[in-house]
Amino acid sequence: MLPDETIVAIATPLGEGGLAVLRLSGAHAFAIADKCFSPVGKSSLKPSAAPTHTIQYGKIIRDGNVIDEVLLAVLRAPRTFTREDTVEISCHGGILPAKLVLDTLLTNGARLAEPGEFTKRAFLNGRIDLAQAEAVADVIHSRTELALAAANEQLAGKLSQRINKLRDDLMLTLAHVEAHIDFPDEDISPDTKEKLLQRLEDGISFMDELLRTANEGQILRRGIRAAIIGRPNAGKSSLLNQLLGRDRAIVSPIAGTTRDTIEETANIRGLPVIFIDTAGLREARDEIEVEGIRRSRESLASAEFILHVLDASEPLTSADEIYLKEFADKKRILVCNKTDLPVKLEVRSQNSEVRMVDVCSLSGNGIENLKDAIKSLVWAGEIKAEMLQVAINSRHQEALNRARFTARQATDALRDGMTLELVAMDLRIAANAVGEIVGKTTTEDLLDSIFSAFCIGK
Ligand SMILES: Nc1nc2c(ncn2[C@@H]2O[C@H](COP(=O)(O)OP(=O)(O)OP(=O)(O)O)[C@@H](O)[C@H]2O)c(=O)[nH]1
Ligand SMILES: [Mg+2]
Repeated sequence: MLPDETIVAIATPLGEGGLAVLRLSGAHAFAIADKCFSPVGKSSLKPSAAPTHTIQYGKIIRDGNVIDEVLLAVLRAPRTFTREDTVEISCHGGILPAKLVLDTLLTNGARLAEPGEFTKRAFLNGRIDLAQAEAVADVIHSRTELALAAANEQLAGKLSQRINKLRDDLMLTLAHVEAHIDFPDEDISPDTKEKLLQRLEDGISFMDELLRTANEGQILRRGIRAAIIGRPNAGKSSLLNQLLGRDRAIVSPIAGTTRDTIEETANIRGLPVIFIDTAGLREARDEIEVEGIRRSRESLASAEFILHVLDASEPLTSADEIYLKEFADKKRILVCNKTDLPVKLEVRSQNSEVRMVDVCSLSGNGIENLKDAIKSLVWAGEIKAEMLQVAINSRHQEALNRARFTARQATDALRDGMTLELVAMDLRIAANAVGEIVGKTTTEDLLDSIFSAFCIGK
């Protein structure tokens, strides 16, 4: 990236809407905007002449023609998202006006931004660290308020503060150890050694604490997949509709109604759960059903847990028994549906671990209990505020695992009186791995993989 390149992108989704917003950032942002923005009215100014954090009213001109009437925000470095001079233009929200304004800015010297490039610049210019940059994407992609709250905590730097403290502690220990390498005649006094060991053990416990949030972090960011399975007509699609609170899937008394899998996300007690309604399991009657059942099984395999729906108004069939056995190893909830009808189903609970919930998917009775059961199945314990502050993602998890491994080695080596060079080497690796989380140590590949997942204009 050339530091004096000025980048531009449409920051709002492409489509018809009231407004579209374009973002222009870089050293020449005002000069480029000056070339195509014509102020209207006596109080409006050219971007380069306007005070910072003001809005100017005017027209975008290309080749002497008016393209659109716009509001233009002038934001001078460093008080901007990228810490560069920034112009934000609100134009009419049709696809064409936004594209024409974009085109005009491009012909006047701006370059089209890559995905995530504004956020990348915010990181490179030191406004936010890497964990915070990732949180920007989490905020955008969050599907429940709980996920959003977690992303906002990370964006505010709650995770970063703790990671920085962890890294500082490792560096401090490293400095102590290195000082003794330089003066080999002086042994580390038993007192000091005890303190160093204690600090390392504290650091390792803290890494364990963070690592325990990985599962929850993953659920909040990506959601958790749940396949709704069972015999035809058990009421799977009716259950999906109840969980979503709307009529998404076709329901009918004909066995074999659902052929294709249907995926929808619902907010279950703050957790984004992706439910997959599937074709009823049985001997397929035709080619379409064969494919439907194949897809059911595929969803089953990819799901993190299943809702196995049973028809409570009928006795357990031999097919039911086969499926109950087959999915015994899956994380599951047995949903006894149609409890409004006389109950003929008897499920011998083979072990008390199996969770069973009675529901009626016609009226919605029991659905709240089912939601509670889902929450307690996927989320261990209470949803605590502290956990939201630090729920780590898979990249953090991977770096922390490496850090923990070498920090453990360093601690053992120090305790066992191994040569201090070895201790120092492991400590340095551990500190670097922790530093990767906030971007103190990074590679271009790592940055690419993080920012390329962003949308353009962010
Ligand atoms: N009485 C009663 N009927 C229900 C209940 N849930 C579903 N049904 C009925 O059972 C029939 C089948 O429901 P679906 O939701 O289509 O069942 P499904 O499991 O998706 O069936 P397939 O897609 O064919 O595998 C429909 O006539 C529903 O109205 C319930 O709780 N009580
Ligand atoms: Mg169905």
